Amino acid sequence: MTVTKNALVKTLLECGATHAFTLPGLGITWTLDEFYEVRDRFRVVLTRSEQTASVMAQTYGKLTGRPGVFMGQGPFASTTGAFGILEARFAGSPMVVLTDTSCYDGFGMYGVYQTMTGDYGAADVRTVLGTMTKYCGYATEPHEAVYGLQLAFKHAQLPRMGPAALVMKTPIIRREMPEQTRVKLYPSEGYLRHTPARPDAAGVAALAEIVASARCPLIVAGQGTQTEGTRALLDEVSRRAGIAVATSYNGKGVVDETGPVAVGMLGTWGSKSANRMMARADVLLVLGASLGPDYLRFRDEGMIDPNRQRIVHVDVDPRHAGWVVPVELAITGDVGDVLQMLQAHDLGEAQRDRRVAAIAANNAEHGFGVLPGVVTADGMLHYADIVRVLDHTLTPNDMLVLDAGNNRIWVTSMLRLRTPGQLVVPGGIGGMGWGLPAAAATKLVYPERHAICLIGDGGAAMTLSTLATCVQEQLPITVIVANNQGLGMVRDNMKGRRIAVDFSPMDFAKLAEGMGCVGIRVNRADALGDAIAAAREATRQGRTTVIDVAIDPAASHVPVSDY
Ligand SMILES: Cc1ncc(C[n+]2csc(CCOP(=O)(O)OP(=O)(O)O)c2C)c(N)n1
Ligand SMILES: [Mg+2]
Repeated sequence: MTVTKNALVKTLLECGATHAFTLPGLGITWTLDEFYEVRDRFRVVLTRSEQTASVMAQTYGKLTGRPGVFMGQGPFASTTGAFGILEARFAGSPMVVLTDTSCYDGFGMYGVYQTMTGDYGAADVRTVLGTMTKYCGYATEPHEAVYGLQLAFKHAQLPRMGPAALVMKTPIIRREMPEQTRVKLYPSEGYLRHTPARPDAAGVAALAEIVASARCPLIVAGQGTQTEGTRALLDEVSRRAGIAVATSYNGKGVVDETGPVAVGMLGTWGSKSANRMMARADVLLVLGASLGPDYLRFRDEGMIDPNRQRIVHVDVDPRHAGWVVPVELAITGDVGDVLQMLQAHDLGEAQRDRRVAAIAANNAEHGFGVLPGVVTADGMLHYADIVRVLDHTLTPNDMLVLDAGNNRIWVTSMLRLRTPGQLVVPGGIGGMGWGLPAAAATKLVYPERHAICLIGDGGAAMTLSTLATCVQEQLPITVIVANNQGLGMVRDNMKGRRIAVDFSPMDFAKLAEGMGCVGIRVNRADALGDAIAAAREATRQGRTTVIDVAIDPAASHVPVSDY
């Protein structure tokens, strides 16, 4: 006899899933024992909140390109768990959400307690998830649970990738699967097959011609360039023809930022060198970037102007090209495929040296990676100190995970990353508290690498329980808490009349010790390097380490005078 939950686990395995992240409840609790049998092949990671579970699933998807599975009970998966789902939606991370209507056995129309069926007195988990997923199936019969899960995997991994959900009416989870049904089920494989559409060769040739004749071409690299193969191709193509590479937040660090073509990240929280290079570019080659107004300084015409610049846009989703700005040429396809095809074309190699010299002059003029002098009170550091130490201590084996706030702005605008793909960011919704679970998931995906999370005291307090998950699941990470006792980024905007931005003190090193981690406090700039070295060693021994860095509350975000 097969019960729905047996079939669910079988389908997860058929779809190639090897991990799920959860904080269980009701319907999900009913499925749990089924995972016991397959625990050698499938790892269920237990977190301390749905928020942490959803971010871990999203980051797993972001880094592997395979859907991260998040399992949670309806009312919580769709509220606290919505955090990671929404990030997956905005950042295009493949993710599958498995949840239920929490209506117990046949009480969907009766109870207000937890019920998410959409009936009178209940809330509606499908409506909530429908606003933030690519696909949201609703299973009211056992066979629909299997088929709905198959389709959720299909939708999650088709371009542009993103979150897909299956909502199950709770009682079906323990119900027997009928042997004979009118609707037949098939193995998952055939639903998941996909051959990517290839970019149009004539379009790519036209693109090459436009770039070849450009005096000052600029690549805008976004999320769509962040796969290992594409990063290598981007590096090669841009260097060969001397094409400057600027990035979105999601694209930051896609090429070696100390190399000859990188100009940094665009936008108010990016580098002036990138913004200025865009302003002077005559051709913009947009690769897998949505051109979101957030990093174009809200379509600042001094930076981007379709009347002045020739704009070519490459994206897997044809709806993205010509979305925010009208373009001259739109190519539908994977950026990696387009770059591969471009290898056979001249992109203006004869102009290479002149173009590279112009990039170098631009970066020197606008101080790319040059930290401003800062003054801090005794016994405290400035964000700039953290950036300086990271610049000296990051190795190619390190992964750097960011969060939100001033601490991240100092990195995105001032730190030049040398190892492509080493930065992991919440470029979708940029939510505080994302960094800790994201770093735990990064360690899970890359067990051989050292995952360092830089986070503010505001963000760290939000998902602090992730430290316990790191200990329990043996995912040792290093956390640098930039502790300025408040919401620095908000505080900066408050010009006097300060309210609701200052926190009572919190000692993150002590809190970490209480959760079985190593805690270190740093209040001098010259002690931070040693602390990171100690943390590196501790993580080698399997110990998660939290470095509480006393940041001067007066230290503000990077001054953004004239872009
Ligand atoms: C979950 C969430 N709530 C609110 C915001 C808006 N916000 C952006 S930065 C910030 C302050 C962050 O404070 P902290 O984490 O301590 O970093 P700091 O700016 O102090 O370095 C806030 C409230 C957000 N991005 N995410
Ligand atoms: Mg803070």
